[in-house]
Amino acid sequence: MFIVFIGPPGAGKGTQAERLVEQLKIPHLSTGELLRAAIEDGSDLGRQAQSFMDGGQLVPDSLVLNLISERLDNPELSAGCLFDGFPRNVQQAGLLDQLLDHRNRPLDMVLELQVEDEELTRRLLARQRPDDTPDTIAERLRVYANQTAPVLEYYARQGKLSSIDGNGSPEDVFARAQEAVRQLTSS
Ligand code: B4P
Repeated sequence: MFIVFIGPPGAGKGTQAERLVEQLKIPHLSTGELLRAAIEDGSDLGRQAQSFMDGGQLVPDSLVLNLISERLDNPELSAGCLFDGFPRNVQQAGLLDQLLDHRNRPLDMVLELQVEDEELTRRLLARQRPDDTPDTIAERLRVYANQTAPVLEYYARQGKLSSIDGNGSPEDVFARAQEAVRQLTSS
């Protein structure tokens, strides 16, 4: 099963993805985590990505797509995976479709986590990651509205979008995510 997790910064994609992959027994592919690991390693990719991430901007598509296409050829991903934080613009969504079509593995579902900006800002300020400053958070929310929200329409047109309320405790949100996946697998 191939699932995309989408939602604004701080919606809880990473938090819920960890629970879902454990339950579904599929690998977890978080572009945010891969990029942070590249920065930590001091690789060329990490050096190129860092200024974009620090400024709350999306990292250029070419860098992100290299990361993803390399991993999709890993046999561990042949049965599926959960894409967390990818795709983040319509261009990335089109390219993901091409990568999966090429492997005869269409995307099964897209799960959207919905949370209001005020709550997102509150959660991110409490976390204190380097890109969680007030100015950077505001920029990330703008980038989400302008570049990532159109991805929701892209998947809605394909009939693959399932939206859930991301408010409440992580346990409550997980129960909603499980229900959305259950509806897909029983249909
Ligand atoms: P990501 O790593 O994807 O991070 P995120 O969107 O900020 O957070 P997420 O939604 O996963 O929140 P989390 O569960 O951690 O991206 C970081 C940056 O990488 C981007 O800004 C961009 O520059 C770059 N990037 C990544 N992918 C890219 C791509 N495809 N293309 C281009 N650039 C890309 O939760 C946040 C906090 O809320 C945590 O502290 C958590 O404990 C808390 N929380 C979670 N659920 C909660 C709940 N129900 N109630 C209360 N608190 C909760």
